[in-house]
Amino acid sequence: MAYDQNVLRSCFCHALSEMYKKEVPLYGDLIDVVWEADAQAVQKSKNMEGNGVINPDDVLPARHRVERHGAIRLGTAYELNTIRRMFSVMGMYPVGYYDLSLAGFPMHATAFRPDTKEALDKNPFRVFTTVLRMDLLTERTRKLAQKALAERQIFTPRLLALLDIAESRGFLTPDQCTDLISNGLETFRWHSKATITLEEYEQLKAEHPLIADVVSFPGSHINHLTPRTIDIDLVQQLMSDHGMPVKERIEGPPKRSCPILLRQTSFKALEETVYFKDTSGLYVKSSHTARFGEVEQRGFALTRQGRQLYDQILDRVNVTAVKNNLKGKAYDKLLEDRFKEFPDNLSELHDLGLGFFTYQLTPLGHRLANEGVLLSEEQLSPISLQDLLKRQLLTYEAITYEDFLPLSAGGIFNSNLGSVSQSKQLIMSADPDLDGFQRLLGTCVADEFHLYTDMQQKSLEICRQKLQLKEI
Ligand code: OOG
Ligand code: NI
Repeated sequence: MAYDQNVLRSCFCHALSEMYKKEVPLYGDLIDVVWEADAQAVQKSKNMEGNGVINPDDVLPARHRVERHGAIRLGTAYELNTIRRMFSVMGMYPVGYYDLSLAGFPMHATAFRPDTKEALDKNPFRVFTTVLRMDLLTERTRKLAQKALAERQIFTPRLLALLDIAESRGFLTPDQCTDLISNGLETFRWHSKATITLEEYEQLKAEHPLIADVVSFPGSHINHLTPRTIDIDLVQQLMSDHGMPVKERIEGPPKRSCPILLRQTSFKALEETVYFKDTSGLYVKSSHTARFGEVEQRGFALTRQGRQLYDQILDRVNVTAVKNNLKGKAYDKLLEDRFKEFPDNLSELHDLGLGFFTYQLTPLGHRLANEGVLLSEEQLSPISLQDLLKRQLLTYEAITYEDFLPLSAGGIFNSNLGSVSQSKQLIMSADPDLDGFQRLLGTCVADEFHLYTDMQQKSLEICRQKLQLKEI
């Protein structure tokens, strides 16, 4: 394998998916269900002309079939910093900051993902990466966590050597790429032998189940992988038809004609056997609930303004839902009603500045550009974007949201790791700590809004050049 970050990322994503299929066979079943749902959805949209099942591969962009996101949870600055180095070799960079204390979790996070359109088109593999916030733990738990984390090494020596080589030389040989993949997998592999005693595990778990998940093991197991679908409502239905332990409802915004951000559902986490050491060094059998499988449908990226409207509506929904104890279908109905306030057609989303878009020349635009027939005075004085759209020289397309469901104070965070009592969630009133996170990471996280703005601006600049305009 020649060193190409996009190829390396694709191969790693594929290898991880194969490993997770073996570890959690239900994840493999979920992939089959997504395949089935997408095929049905494509068929339906083709208006059922009776020509057999359509292969989604023939219709969907290539990235859809291989698209995955995963999630890992880390304990220390060293681990987060080293993970950053590993992902950077594969062209994945930290984008966005997620404050999980809003959901009552003593953690914060970023998403490692490709940050250009070209790389995203090749393979958009992304990994939601959380790290413990020691400042939010009680002293007793913090000491225990720090001790257990200091004693573990989640990276193989070969992986660390390869990261040094990649950083100093700027590339890896084909053999080194193969090694990077197999050694990288070791960090994410499941371990059924804990590094701590059952008693210590219970103590961590009592403070928060996520602390126990991060601290108890010799590695940082991938806790879920998520394929992408074009019809999540159908997947939800099929999962239930197949008798999978599916969650009650789909997270995120309601179903719309113009999908926004993303919607997710999952099968519930499995209870798995784990062996803990007792004080005499023997192993005792117990269990841990962590790993699951998830599926998502991606919608359009929202501008800050769009996000604000989304947060406002969602916060109001949640206040009403808590007051009236609305759950399940009743919650979904409320969500759908309140989201009628969010414009649901492309031109409104565009004109009101709620979404991000890329611009292209229309056939007419191309013709005029080739013939150079735009009036010279127009080439000299700025033409507004609205003019170009009205004259049908340009058209636009919504940009896909490449990040994770934002957490807002009232938002519901979907974690499958044991629910924490309401009272516990209320006790946690921490401020976000972006600076602290970036210190652990060893670098800054990119602002996702800037990345989408860049994509939008770049597309407009290409149009401007083709039309030979001075300014748009
Ligand atoms: C956070 C997982 C977040 C998603 O899809 O929102 C995530 C965690 O539970 O570690 O993967
Ligand atoms: Ni996820």
